Order: sequence, then C-alpha cells, then structure tokens
Amino acid sequence: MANAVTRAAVAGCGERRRRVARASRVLVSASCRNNLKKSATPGRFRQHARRVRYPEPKFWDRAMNFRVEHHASSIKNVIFSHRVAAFGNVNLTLYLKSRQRMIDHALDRFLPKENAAPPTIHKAMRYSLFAGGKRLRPILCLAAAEGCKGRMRDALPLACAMECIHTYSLVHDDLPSMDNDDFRRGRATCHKVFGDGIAVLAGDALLTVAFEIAARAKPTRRYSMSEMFREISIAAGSRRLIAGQVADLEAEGKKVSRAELRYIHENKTAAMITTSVRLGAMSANADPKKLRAITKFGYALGLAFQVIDDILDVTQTSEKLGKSAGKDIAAQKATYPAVIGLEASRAEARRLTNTAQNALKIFGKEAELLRELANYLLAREY
Ligand code: GRG
Repeated sequence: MANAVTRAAVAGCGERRRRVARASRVLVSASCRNNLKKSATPGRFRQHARRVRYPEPKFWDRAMNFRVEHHASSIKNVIFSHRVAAFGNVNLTLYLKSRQRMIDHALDRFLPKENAAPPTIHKAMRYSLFAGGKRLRPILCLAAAEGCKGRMRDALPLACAMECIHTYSLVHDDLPSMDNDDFRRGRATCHKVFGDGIAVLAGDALLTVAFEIAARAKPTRRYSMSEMFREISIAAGSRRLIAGQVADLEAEGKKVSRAELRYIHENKTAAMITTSVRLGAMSANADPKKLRAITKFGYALGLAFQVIDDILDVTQTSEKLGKSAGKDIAAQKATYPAVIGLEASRAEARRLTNTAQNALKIFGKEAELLRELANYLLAREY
C-alpha cells in the first residue's frame, strides 16, 4: 500500500515530487501505517503529509523517542522525562535534554539540507546551529506555551525561529570585527572554520531563514501572524538586540554607569528572551493579563540570565562554558561584576529571579515548568 501511495503521489514532477516523496519517508519512518492506508489518493496523501509536519504531541513524543533510540543509550530517561513533565514532578535535567532533542529535530527539518546548493553556506549554518547550544530561548518559548495551556507543536516554529536568530547573533558577535572569538559552543567559531565572508553570510542566512520558519506558525484568535512577525523583528532589530550590541561595543574600555549597563543587558539579552516567552504565550492565544505576566517574567529572567552570564565569565573555565572565559575583563567589557562587584551581582541575580517568579503568581500548576526553569537558570554553572 505504501508503495502504491508513494507512486501515485510522486506522479507530479520537480520539487513537488521530491517533497511528497520526502513526506512519505517521514510517514513510513514514523510508522504511520494507518495514515498511509487512509491516504490512497494524492490529494488525501498531501493532507496527511501536511498533518505530519505538525504532529499531535502524543505522536510527536513517540516520533522523538523513536529517533532518540538511535542516538542515545538513555531512551528510558527520555520517556521518563516526558512522563514526569506530564505529571508535574519535573526532573528538569531530563526534561531539558528531551526538549533540546525535540528542538534539534525540528530545526533539522526546517533548515535547508547540508548538501542543498550552495553547500558551503548550508554547512556553515548547520555547523553553528548544531554546535550544542543550550536551546534556552526555544525551551522557554515552549514552556510559556504550555504555561498558557497551549500546544507545543503550535509554538515550535516560533521557538526554532528564535534559536536561529540567537545563533546568527553569536556567529556575528564572534567575528574579528566584533568580539573576535575563536571558541563557541565548545568548538571553533564559524569564521575560524569557514572564513569571515562565509560566517557573515551564514549569520545573514540564519536571520532570514528564521522568518521562513516562523511563517509555519499559525495565527490565533487574538494574535495575527503580522503581530508575531513584528514582535520578532523588533526584538532582533536596531532598537533591541542590535541596539544592545552597539552600546556594548561603544562601552568597551569605558567606565559605564549602572543605568548604561542595564540598557545593554536589557537589549542584548533580555529582549530576545522576553520575545521568546511572549511568542510561546501568543501561540497559545494567551489573554492580555497572562501575556503581561509572561512579559514581566521574561524580562526579569532575561536580565537575571545576563547577570549570571557575567558572573560565570569570571568564575568558570572555558572548558565548562564552551566559550572563552575571562574575555569580559580582558576586553574591559561592561559587566555586572565589573560595575557592582561579584557578591552584589549574585544578589541582583537572585532579586531578578524572584521578580520573575512573582510575575507567575497569576498562573497555577501549568506554569510549574517556567518556575523550575527560572530556579535552574539561577543555579546554572555554564
Ligand atoms: C551581532 C547583532 C549581534 C548581536 C550579538 C549574542 C550577542 C549579541 C553577543 C554574544 C555575547 C553575549 C554575552 C550575549 C548576551 C546574550 C548571551 C548570554 C548569549 C549566550 O547565550 P547562551 O548562553 O548561549 O544561551 P548558547 O550557546 O547556549 O545558546
């Protein structure tokens, strides 16, 4: 039956044929034989192929476990992490691992393949994207969707878009004309491997593909696609992420005030984190009160994350961080430890995490993951 369906579906030509054939492989590899039986005509087959792109969570978990079997010895752990998350008693380390795999799998599907022409650029994009980042922004986006009683599959394209933009910013930040770094996410930086020109283009391409990926999301009753695109554009644009980077570059070697430091952190780091959780909430059609609470949470958490990042830069090794430690001092960067001292920075991180937790008071158990994530980030060591 599967062969007949595939033959009928690939009766067209070119890209359509390749897409349908690829979709059929996804179906077969995920053991959806029932779907195949139903999709006996090309039209119905396409409907099913479309559905498979955004599988039901139950199906998704099964497909993820299926895939994980080939990559990790800890399949039991992955299944367990899904279960514990579902029952509220969250084993966070396992939860994070399973979400990272889910996001990696989705990014792999959303991104052009490595051998797509021209291969150099796609290799470079994938080199940086799959270098082992923590996937914090997409994980927060998914958790915010769950916190607002939405579905992860609706938030997934938005979550992946934010990770692509974040990775672009790291690739560009590492360039010799910016931070000039050789080491990122535990491996040589993009420009060290592919050269400066390709690294600039890989960053550009990651930024643009983010919008292509985000376009896979669906509008909700309260939030249109154009609102979501606007949200992403502002966070990544010249008044937020880029504004923070400009202020950071201009502050190098200068004595900055606490207010100036806050401006850098708000824009360089907190804006992207705030937008990640907002998009998750928007994908869940959150009401204005919940969206405001999620925004407060994201903003305070984003600032706390950067304060902790500054602390880790002076307290951890490069091996542990997977990036060059101690660079902030060497480059005379504007950081919390440099401006207010290490102990006061720790206290500030705790205060901000507390603010983030308080913002979630209007939520019930459904926001438990967001609460756990905030505590986890405060205690992180890399
Ligand atoms: C080039 C427009 C442009 C912006 C660059 C991202 C960035 C802005 C600079 C990198 C340096 C830095 C300290 C940025 C603040 C945000 C931050 C802490 C990034 C690192 O995020 P993690 O720890 O990284 O989540 P992984 O690799 O785990 O994703």
